[in-house]
Amino acid sequence: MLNFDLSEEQNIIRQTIREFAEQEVKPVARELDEKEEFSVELARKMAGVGLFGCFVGEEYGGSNMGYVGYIIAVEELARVDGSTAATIAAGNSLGIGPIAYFGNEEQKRQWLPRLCKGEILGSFGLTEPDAGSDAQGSRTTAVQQGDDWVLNGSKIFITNASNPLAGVTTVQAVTGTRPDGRKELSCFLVPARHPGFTATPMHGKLMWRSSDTAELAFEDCRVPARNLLGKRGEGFKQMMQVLDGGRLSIAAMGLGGAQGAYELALEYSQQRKQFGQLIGKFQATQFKLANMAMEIEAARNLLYKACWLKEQHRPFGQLAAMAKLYCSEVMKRVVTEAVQIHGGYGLMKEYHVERFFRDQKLLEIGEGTSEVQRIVIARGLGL
Ligand code: COS
Repeated sequence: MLNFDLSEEQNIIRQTIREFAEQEVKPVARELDEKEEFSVELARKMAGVGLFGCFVGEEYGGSNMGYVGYIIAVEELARVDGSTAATIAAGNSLGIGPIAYFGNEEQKRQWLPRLCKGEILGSFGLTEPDAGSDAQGSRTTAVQQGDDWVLNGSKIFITNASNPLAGVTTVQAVTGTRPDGRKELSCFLVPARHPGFTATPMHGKLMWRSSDTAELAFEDCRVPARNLLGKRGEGFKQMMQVLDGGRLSIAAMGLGGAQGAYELALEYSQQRKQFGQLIGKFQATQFKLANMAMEIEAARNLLYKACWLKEQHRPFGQLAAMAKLYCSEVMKRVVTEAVQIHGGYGLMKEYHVERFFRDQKLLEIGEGTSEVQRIVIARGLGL
């Protein structure tokens, strides 16, 4: 039976996170963006309402919201601020995801409770200076020495890895060569501030300015064999599977950001007068707002269907790529028109819509560019 209603619990999640975002995030978002500052205080407040560990079960300290509930939470944060939503999306999908999906019992018990409580944040060490879209092109190596693995190399653009709460990073490294000549890739859990591991904050970002982005360096960084995540040689597939889920959270950021920018434009159109009447009375403005509302509705339905498939343990990767691509492009169209409706004021930092305009761009690049999403979709078509 087809049913578009959210459950009572999912509606409560939306309501709770919306109130939290309005009360705790909105008042500080602009200043944190301006100062390019990651707020530990805000992260702790988010931990207090269970925003870390959203889709993890209670046995590991998670909030057990389900994937749809988690996506609604990210959407509600993004409706108010992209950076804050990014901290949660990366913390859950990319920080906790690898351990929750592929960790053994010991690794889960070691890391998940503290990650889920937000005492520490996890991060995802995939991208390298020379390996972005070509994620199999990693140059970071891990060499077995006795019972240890020794890592050397670097990572770049890693969210949540250099702030004071940073706790553990899942690192993809080359561990050998496969019989077909391709790199053998494996993942390792590396604790923050471990000897030989440094994380340096990156500054000067266009967008997500109050989320923590880091460059990582591994210099003879020695971790015990028990830090190998899952089986040797499965690292790339693990990373790809984590990204399938992560792309849903980026889609949620596009959807929530589009919703927030649309609401700002709608409100402004009912306050601003030109030529003797509210600009919302002009058909030119109405058509923009009508297009925004329509595209947001379509984006929400596509994203929720993809999340529902994941929750049902059914194949969802192709729909996740579609949702990520579509929601980020919808946000682009919506923020562009929202700034247009604001006119000159939309270009000023004191108007939230200016930040939404900048934050949107990342969505077409991070967790797989729009071009990579089209590759994934096309491959799903058998091309
Ligand atoms: N889930 C599980 N396994 C997957 C997978 C997925 N979603 N996608 C690919 N694989 C497997 C393939 O089945 C293949 O397995 P075999 O080695 O057994 O044949 C293996 O991984 C290699 O796949 P493929 O040949 O398709 O890999 P490509 O190098 O062609 O890369 C793209 C494919 C471009 C889609 C991939 O590299 C990608 O997603 N790049 C973007 C990375 C990204 O999003 N980075 C941003 C990180 S920001 S957090």
